[in-house]
Amino acid sequence: MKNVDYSLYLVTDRNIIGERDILTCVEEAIKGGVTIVQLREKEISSLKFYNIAIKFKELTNKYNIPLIINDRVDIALAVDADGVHVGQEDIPAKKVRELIGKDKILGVSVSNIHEAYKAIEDGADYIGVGAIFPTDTKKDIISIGIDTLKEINNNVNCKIIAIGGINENNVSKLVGLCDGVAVISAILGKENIEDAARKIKNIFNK
Ligand code: TZP
Ligand code: MG
Repeated sequence: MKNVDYSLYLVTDRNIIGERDILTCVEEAIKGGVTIVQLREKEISSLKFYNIAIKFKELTNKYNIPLIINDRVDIALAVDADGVHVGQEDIPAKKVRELIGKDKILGVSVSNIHEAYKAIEDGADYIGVGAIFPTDTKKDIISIGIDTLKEINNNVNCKIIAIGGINENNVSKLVGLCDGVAVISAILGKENIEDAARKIKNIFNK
């Protein structure tokens, strides 16, 4: 599972889809070309998280793409997800690697070169670098800009996913600077999710 296509990385957020069903939205995004999905749940019980993770695993299996669980190693293991994503305030990446073993994917959020080096030392398969552009989706996060992404890209040997404020108008700026782009609102916030995903992917893959 380590030969992963990170090019269009969808992160979920229930707050952005309105009344729509999350699984249907994610399936539309996959049809539009999403290559990997991260289930990110912030305000639900562990039981609900587990139950939705099982459904996500069925969906991603159907399309043969990896499922990453945000923050929760226990849920990732319980549903046999393909990996776990942690931030700087979560269980330390090194501990996560110990718990999930060498075969599952470990992703770590970083916002500077020092965090990037540390994440790689701790066993990350990829780093999520951001927020690149300003975003309203995640509160209390500062945008680091493209120069930091360039610095990280020039200095580390690890898969790099850019995240934060990425949309069809700015994604072309990231071509050549990362292995993939992670998106929430510019896909899941759109009425036509499939089209939105396809547009971003086509520009990034050009
Ligand atoms: N981590 C850094 S920025 C961000 C996360 C989860 C939010 C990305 O959302 P959007 O809507 O693609 O800016
Ligand atoms: Mg986290």
